Amino acid sequence: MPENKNRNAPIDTAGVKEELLKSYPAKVARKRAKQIVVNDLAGGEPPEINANVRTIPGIITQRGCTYAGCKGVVLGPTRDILNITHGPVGCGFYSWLTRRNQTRPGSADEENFMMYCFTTDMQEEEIVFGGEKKLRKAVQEAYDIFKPKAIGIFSTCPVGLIGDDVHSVARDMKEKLGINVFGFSCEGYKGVSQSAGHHIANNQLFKHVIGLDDTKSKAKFRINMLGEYNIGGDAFVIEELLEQCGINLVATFSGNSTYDKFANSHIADLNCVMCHRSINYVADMMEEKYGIPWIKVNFIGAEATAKSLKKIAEYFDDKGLSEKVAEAVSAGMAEVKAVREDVRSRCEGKTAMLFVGGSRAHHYQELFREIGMKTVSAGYEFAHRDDYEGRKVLPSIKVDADSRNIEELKVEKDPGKFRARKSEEELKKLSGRGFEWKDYNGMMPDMESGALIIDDISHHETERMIEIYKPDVFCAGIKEKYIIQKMGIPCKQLHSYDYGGPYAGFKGAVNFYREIDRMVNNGIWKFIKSPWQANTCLVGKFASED
Ligand code: CFM
Repeated sequence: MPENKNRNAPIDTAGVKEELLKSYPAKVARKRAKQIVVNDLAGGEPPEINANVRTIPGIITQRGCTYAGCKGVVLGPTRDILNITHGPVGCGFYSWLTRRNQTRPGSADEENFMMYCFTTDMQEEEIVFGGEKKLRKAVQEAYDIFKPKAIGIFSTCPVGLIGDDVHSVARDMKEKLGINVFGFSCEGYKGVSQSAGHHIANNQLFKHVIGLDDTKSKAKFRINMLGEYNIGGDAFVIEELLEQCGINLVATFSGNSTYDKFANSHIADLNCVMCHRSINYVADMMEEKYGIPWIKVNFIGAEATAKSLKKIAEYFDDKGLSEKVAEAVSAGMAEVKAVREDVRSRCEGKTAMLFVGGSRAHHYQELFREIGMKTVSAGYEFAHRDDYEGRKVLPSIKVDADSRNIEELKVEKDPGKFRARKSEEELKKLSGRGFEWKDYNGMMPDMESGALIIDDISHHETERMIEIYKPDVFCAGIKEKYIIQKMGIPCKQLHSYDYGGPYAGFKGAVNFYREIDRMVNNGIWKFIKSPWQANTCLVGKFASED
């Protein structure tokens, strides 16, 4: 495959796919071929992509583990649940959330454990004789020092292998200490990626926390924000916006959140889902059990923010609220437009690639579009087919052994707490106006036909994609960042935002435009020469080639 010398010439995407697969053994290539898909929208529907399947051994993936999804992603941003990692010290240390989730306690004496790293520091002795005793001691010690209202225990791989029962320890300690203690069977190997960890985390929150506190609220327009983790302060921006509009945020799952907010979240009248991948099932379960309807929102992108706020107002169908939202939108847009036009004049026509997690590779395309940049290729690390192709494919997703490994909770209407939020008539009225419930259409229908979609991109594929397309910016994470930069392309991290952000809402959009402008119009990258470009350090070949 010749490299893309003339960047305006259309790229033969099918040829690129072949090129990526060429280096793999036949069996591996066959498997990867189902995860690398040309986005052919000619038939009106995106093609099927294989997703949420095991990474092929030997391939360098960018995925994280189930423990990371459970402890790091979902529970990590909650400041007053004391999280103990039951396992070797490395698992606790590397999931120490010093880097990216932010939180803002209401006052100086409110609890905040986010800067701590709690672990049982398992040793060989516990691996051989069991670690439950040490875990019990750790829970007691944590309680004695901090007196938290809740403790979460997170299982790492060895815990599952040796068979420690974290749940029975949690039950005993809950009874003994009189606080809420719950465990997570989120061993790293439990699922094919961190996506399984989200599910395990959310199931336990649903079983052990949500719905515990029935305190009523007189606030109007009560919502929960689901799947917003306050990376780089995004949740703060969203909170401000909602407040400005007079919308009451009961709980965010789980950016800038607290235990009490989770416990009381079932009093909200609408669930708004940001990251569909990590939490859509909680929205379904809360609807089933408590009667809270849900909608998909997106606060990444100025237009998307405006649309989401209007959708919330439309749901509540209140004149005052609609007016306030309209005001906030026009004030926000005025700020955005001035910067957007200026940035667009320098960024129009440039290209981006996004290979991130399970939702951002889609959401951030909005921001690039707003400054005239085109996403030529994108993919998720661990999303499922519905995140690519839309929720309509849900019934046709095959449940494999790995998915079956993750508990599906049986949820029923709560006789005491279920409350229909809208009458049949109101629902009909909204639907008649084209209001979309549970309406995630996925990434692929939103992208250009012919774009290359790659699930669980490998290191090799990343390098070849950069060589072939030479995008103006590549969005990924810390694992890829320096490799991309050594290839002379700027890398924008979208997991931690490097030193930038927030990027949510109108304010965030302005931040993002400016930052991307600086990155793609900065001439410095083309001067980078990696050491191996001047001197070949090492040459290898397969033994079987001779
Ligand atoms: Fe959802 Fe997330 Fe993401 Fe995710 Fe993540 Fe993340 Fe992500 Mo990193 S919950 S799927 S597991 S939006 S940690 S806050 S940035 S990969 S795209």
